Amino acid sequence: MFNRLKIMTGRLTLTQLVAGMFAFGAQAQDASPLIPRPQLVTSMQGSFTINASTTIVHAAGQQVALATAEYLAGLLRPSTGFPLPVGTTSSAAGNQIRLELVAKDSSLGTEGYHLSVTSRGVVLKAARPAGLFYGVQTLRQLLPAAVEASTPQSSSWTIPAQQIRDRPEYGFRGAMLDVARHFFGVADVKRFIDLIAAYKMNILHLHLSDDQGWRIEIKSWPKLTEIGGSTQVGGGKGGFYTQEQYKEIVSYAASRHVTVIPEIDMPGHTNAAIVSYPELNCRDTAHALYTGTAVGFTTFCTSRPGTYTFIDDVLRELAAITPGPWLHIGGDESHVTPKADYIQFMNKVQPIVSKYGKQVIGWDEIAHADLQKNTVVQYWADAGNSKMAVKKGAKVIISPAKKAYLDMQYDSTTRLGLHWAGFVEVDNAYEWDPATLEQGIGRKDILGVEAPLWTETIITMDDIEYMVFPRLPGIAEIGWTVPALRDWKDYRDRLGKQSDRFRAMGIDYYPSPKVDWKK
Ligand code: IFG
Repeated sequence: MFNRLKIMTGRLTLTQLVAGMFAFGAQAQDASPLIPRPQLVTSMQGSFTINASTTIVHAAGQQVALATAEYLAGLLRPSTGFPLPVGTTSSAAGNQIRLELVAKDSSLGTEGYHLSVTSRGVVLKAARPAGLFYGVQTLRQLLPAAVEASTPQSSSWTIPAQQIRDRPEYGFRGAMLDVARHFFGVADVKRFIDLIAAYKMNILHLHLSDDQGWRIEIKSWPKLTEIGGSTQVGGGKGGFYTQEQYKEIVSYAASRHVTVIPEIDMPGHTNAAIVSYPELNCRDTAHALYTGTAVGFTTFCTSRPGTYTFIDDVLRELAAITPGPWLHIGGDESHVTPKADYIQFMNKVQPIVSKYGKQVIGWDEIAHADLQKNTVVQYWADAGNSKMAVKKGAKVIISPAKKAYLDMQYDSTTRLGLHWAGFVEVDNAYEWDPATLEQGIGRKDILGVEAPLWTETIITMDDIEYMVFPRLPGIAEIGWTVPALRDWKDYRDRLGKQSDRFRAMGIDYYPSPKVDWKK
């Protein structure tokens, strides 16, 4: 007990600690199987029921809370059938769900929240709008799964009285969608954003270019999409996002407090670009469109000045439509780029990203280059590279293929996915701690965690959901919940109780035999 409290006190004031100690004993088994597990849940007597006269209110003058209030109303109205008007009020009148920004409560950080449910109503407080949004995700899970339905359900919308204080362990909690191997349209990407945001993830890494496809309009180099976007793995018609569509994705993500990180992979994984503009490879030979799944057979011409003019144009246009702080320049599997050329290339490209006001992220091979001071290295396969990055002072994103690659088959019978990094069942994907996974990469070196979904074998949204669920909620919990509050037996129980929620959300999840799925 004290160990847990010690862990928690790292984030709590003494008052909260004392309150927590008295409440700790009262902490029932999470009556609601919340994922990610909150930092401190204190059960109380009584309950609150949402009904036809419930209102959703935000403190007058806090217009930024309005967006979250409207979002909450949008979640609850279809399934409850209640009007749930949104308004402002200074009174503490009953039967309210009240959202309040308390900017001075620094103990909550930028994403924490305090949720109080009593018989009189719900009060959700946060220091920043993101905290309100994450409190709403918790409130959503405190209600019966029927709340996720899109038509009115006859259910009692009752929440047991409780106090929840919560904030994330890592500020970078992400998922990656590879839209290059197989293209996914705006609607699918928006659904993907909704699904990751429901588990408090706040990063969407879009893998926008590869050998099989270029997926983002670049106005100064139009053939990248005209030619490079015209196909995909298996020879299908491919596709791409116009810059307007990309901006639509970015703003939708922002409304769910998700930051988009676009990736243009280079110098390898570049066949689609080279097909479009043969001068990008040193031999000027026109490559053919590629619809297979091999890797490591292409490279930009790193010695040619025109290559860097091209990259400058691409990164300038991409930075201009990307509000987030990062541009991902890939750097993985450049098997036909001589190492010295690769290093020189990365040393030339990083300053281009900085010129446009963004920070670099690269796959772990980039650690061989001279890293700029805020370049971030994404650990995927080579722990040695990632340790080298740490020694050079870089922060690391932890997304190990052997734990977090959502395209890995669950087992040898999984009809989708690959297994070059091994089979990754739900327990493998959960039972690890980023801060102790690799010697030489400690808690202070880690920016956060990310779960990539590569789509060589993934064609539809159902395929995405089958591979992403139920492993993604576990990665989300690893990113959000302190290690002392995480153990597989407890998590497995909570996950099993989420299945009615998955079904209500229409998620085509893999019913892993490792979990006792609530019927
Ligand atoms: N490695 C490649 C991906 C993809 C993946 C499939 C990285 C960084 C294998 N690079 O993962 O392009 O092919 O599991």
